[in-house]
Amino acid sequence: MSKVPVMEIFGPTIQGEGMVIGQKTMFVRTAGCDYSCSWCDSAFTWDGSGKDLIKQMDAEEIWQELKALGGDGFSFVTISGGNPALLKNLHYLIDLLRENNIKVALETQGSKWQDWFLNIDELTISPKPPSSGMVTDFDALDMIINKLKEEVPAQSASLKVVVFDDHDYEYAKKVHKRYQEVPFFLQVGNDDNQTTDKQHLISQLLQRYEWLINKSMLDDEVRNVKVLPQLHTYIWGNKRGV
Ligand code: MET
Repeated sequence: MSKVPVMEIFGPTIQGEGMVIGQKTMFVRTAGCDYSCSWCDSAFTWDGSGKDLIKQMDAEEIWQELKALGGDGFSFVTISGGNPALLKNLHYLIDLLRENNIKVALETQGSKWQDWFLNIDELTISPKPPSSGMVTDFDALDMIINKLKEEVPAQSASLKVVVFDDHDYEYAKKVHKRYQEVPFFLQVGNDDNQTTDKQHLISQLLQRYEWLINKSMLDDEVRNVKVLPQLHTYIWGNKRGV
């Protein structure tokens, strides 16, 4: 069987971000990324610090691990990374989950296409703003959005841009204007993803959330938007595996 590099499997927990915020879900986090965002909250998937945790697993092994952790208490699995879109053979897992009546969500930055995107129930495309240090390949992103628009119902894919500052906000607007028909989410960036001082972190994040809400509410060019916090940080701070 075809294996994929798995960094961690955890849950059940809530999805803290994006189009299905609040959803009870299991998580599968794959290893490896084509990006290296300055503020990445999962840098252990690509910076070498987590390399001893990586397990090569086939679809059945991942499914067994999910059931061992979640029992019968879940119907939703979120695949994140790293960039899971680097893994061509991830379709074995996606197919197996769907055969077992599990809804599948996946998070990716929109740098690479995979045909199995069309089998994801809730696909979040999250292009990265300037503060990440990454540069968006808009040709690749155009291709991805166009293919999704042709093939899947409009509501099953969304765009999510994390915003840390004014430059990021302008970038987010550019993305929204370019793909107006795709559901659009703004999310507060966490620029202190190392701290263990949860109360301090929460008060900072709330201030930033208020800033982002005020900015987008006063902006006539941003109309059909959902402005979200990164919900899990309010509960668990920067803790991993929740
Ligand atoms: N790389 C994916 C994304 O950009 C997964 C989460 S980032 C740690 O959405």
